[in-house]
This record gives sequence, C-alpha cells and structure tokens, in this order.
Amino acid sequence: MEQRGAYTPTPPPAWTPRTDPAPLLPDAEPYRVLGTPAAREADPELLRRLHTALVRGRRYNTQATALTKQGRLAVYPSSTGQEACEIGAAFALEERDWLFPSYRDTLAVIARGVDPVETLTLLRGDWHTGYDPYEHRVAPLSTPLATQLPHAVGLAHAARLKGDDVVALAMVGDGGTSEGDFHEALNFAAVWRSPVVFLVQNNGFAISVPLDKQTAAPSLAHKAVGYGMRGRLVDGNDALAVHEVLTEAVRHARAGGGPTLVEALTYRVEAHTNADDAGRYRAPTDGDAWRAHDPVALVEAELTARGLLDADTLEAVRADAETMAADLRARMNQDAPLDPMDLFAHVYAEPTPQLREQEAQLRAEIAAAAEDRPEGTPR
Ligand SMILES: Cc1ncc(C[n+]2csc(CCOP(=O)(O)OP(=O)(O)O)c2C)c(N)n1
Ligand SMILES: [Mg+2]
Repeated sequence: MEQRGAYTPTPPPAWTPRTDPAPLLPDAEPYRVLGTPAAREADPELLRRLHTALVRGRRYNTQATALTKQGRLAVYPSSTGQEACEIGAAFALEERDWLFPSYRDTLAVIARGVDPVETLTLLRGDWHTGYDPYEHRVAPLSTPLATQLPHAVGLAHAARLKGDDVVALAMVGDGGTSEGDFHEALNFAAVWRSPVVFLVQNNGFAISVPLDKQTAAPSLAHKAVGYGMRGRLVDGNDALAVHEVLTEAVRHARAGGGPTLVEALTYRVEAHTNADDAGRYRAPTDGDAWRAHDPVALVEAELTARGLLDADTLEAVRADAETMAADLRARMNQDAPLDPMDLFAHVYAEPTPQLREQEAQLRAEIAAAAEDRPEGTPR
C-alpha cells in the first residue's frame, strides 16, 4: 500500500529565460565622453551647437526664475545643472519624432524649436499649453507625474501600427519612477516593442525626498531589466555622452529594436521651484561635487582644449544668450490677451448643460461689470 503523503517530486518543465538579461543590464559606471580621448573625435559643429544651447538654457533658467519674482510667472522649476540632459536628449531626435516633457523640461521643448515665451504659457497660468503640440511634435508640459509616459507609448505604438517612422522620447524625474504610470508605460512598451525612449533625469530629489527614500533598486536604469528592455546609465552633465546614448537609443527604437530606459545622473542645483526652500532639506555644500562637474563648464573645457573656443566666440555666445533673455523679459512683461470665455472652450466637444449655464452666468457678470464701470476706467 502506498504510504500516505508520499509523492514523487517532478521537476518543472525545461525553462530558459525569454530574454537573456545580460545585454539589458546597465553598465556599473555612467557612460561619459567629455574629458576622455573619445571627445576628441566629436563633431565640432555638434559641440558648438550644444554649447550655444547650454549657455542660452542656463540664461533662460535665471531669467524665468527672475520673472516669478516679478509676478510674471506663477511658478518656474529651474533645470540649472540639468541643461545637458535636456538639450543633449532633444538634439538626438529627428524632426518627425515626438517629445513628451515634464514641467521641468522647458529647455528640451525650446531645443525642439518652440518659442521660449510660448513654452512658459502653462507656468504663467494663462492657458493649458501655449504652443501647438503638432507643429513641433512636442506634447504639453506634464505636471501630473509620469502621465506623459503612457501617452508617449500610445503615440509610438500607434505610429508603428500606421507604419510611420516615428520615435517618441518621454522624459521623467527620479520621483516619477515610483508612479504606477511609469510601470504601465514601460511594461506596455516592452511587450509591444514600441519605438519609445524613456529618459529619467535622476537629479537626486523629488522636491525634498532624496533618492534613497524613493527606491531600493541598484540604479533606476536597472528597472529596465524587469520589463525586458535595455537599461543605460549616463553622466547627465556630459552633453556629448547624453547625446550619444540617446541617439543610439532612438536609432535602436526606430530600427524596431524596442524601447530603452536611460538614467541620466545629474543634480538639481536650484530648489524644486521658486516656491520651495531647499535649505530646509539640503546643506549648501551638498551639491558641491556636482557644481564642480558643471555641464556648461565641461563643454567649454572641451571646446577650449580643441582650440574651438576663443574669448571673442565665448563673448558672442554669451551676448546671444543675453539678447534671448532681454526678448523674453520684454515679451513676458506684456499682458497676454486673454478671453475669460476661453475657460469653457475645448473642455468637451459637446458642452454639458451645467457648463453652458456657467458660461451664460459669467457672460452676464462680465456685461454687468462693464455697465457699472464709470466711463474711461480701464477694463
Ligand atoms: C501624480 C502626482 N503626484 C504628486 C505630484 C506633486 N509633485 C510635483 S513635483 C513632485 C516631485 C517630482 O520629482 P521628480 O520626479 O524627481 O522630478 P523633479 O522635480 O526632480 O524634476 C511631486 C511629488 C504631482 N505633480 N503629480
Ligand atoms: Mg528628481
């Protein structure tokens, strides 16, 4: 008689991983180019373009922050210290590609050719987005964390189904990687091999929350492996390295190789926004090593070492950035022509009865206020 409880253990069916994880793993050290012999091979024209955009980008950040103090902008999340991530990445896209930025990625948006003033419309509180997303193939700046990622995947997936040769670049912060949308976007993109590149700018903080309270992963780039896509780690202050890694990831996506998750290591030099006091959670010296590894200085050192940047050229680049800042100031100091009735436009294709009622109420209030106003008083 068979003994009770006895059984013959059977091994599971033969199993191999679906994907070899080795090629997906990020390198242990962030990829860098500036300051290495490889930088000597870089195209001088690309270096000059990067430099001009970095200098303009930094000036744009200081000007936009100043505009918040003058009441001309509601809020500004500065990307000072992160310019190389934003510009190096945006320059890796072709015109037909799409960018899905977060609120901090204004420099990437401008690098796509969007007017610097129109880039600030949302942050000024005037309108949902100031530019036509279809004109430059740039989605609106996204404030709800990581919601831009599934949108990017959807667009990339749809483009592939239609046979359009389009890649989507989706940008997110280290904090955004804790959102469900991050997981869903990466999983979908990997399963469907969508032509999308995810760029995480790991600037060490999500407002006041440091990275070690955000994740216990070996690195954010390692998260790629769990979804079955390649993870890449890059020095986010090295504009050439970012550009090279992103260009390769975009090419890989375009060729049908599927998505890549790139983690760019960088540092948010300023507070989260003008409304935040970083002194509450960081010592002034905390970012010293990063400040010494400044993205603008790194490119300038390379250009100078190769004899591509003399004092006059540097002066001209800085003067060009000043002109941009003066233009930004002048145009941001003009009141935007706003129609209060726009509140009701573009909410629904068919406005609800409640919205129609509210619209009529507002119209009546405006008309009554106009009648009460003594002759000659400004509107
Ligand atoms: C879904 C959602 N939750 C919370 C917030 C509030 N919030 C705004 S920015 C931010 C921190 C984001 O940090 P990170 O993703 O690292 O981006 P960074 O600001 O550093 O560029 C938080 C929690 C939000 N905007 N959206
Ligand atoms: Mg962050």
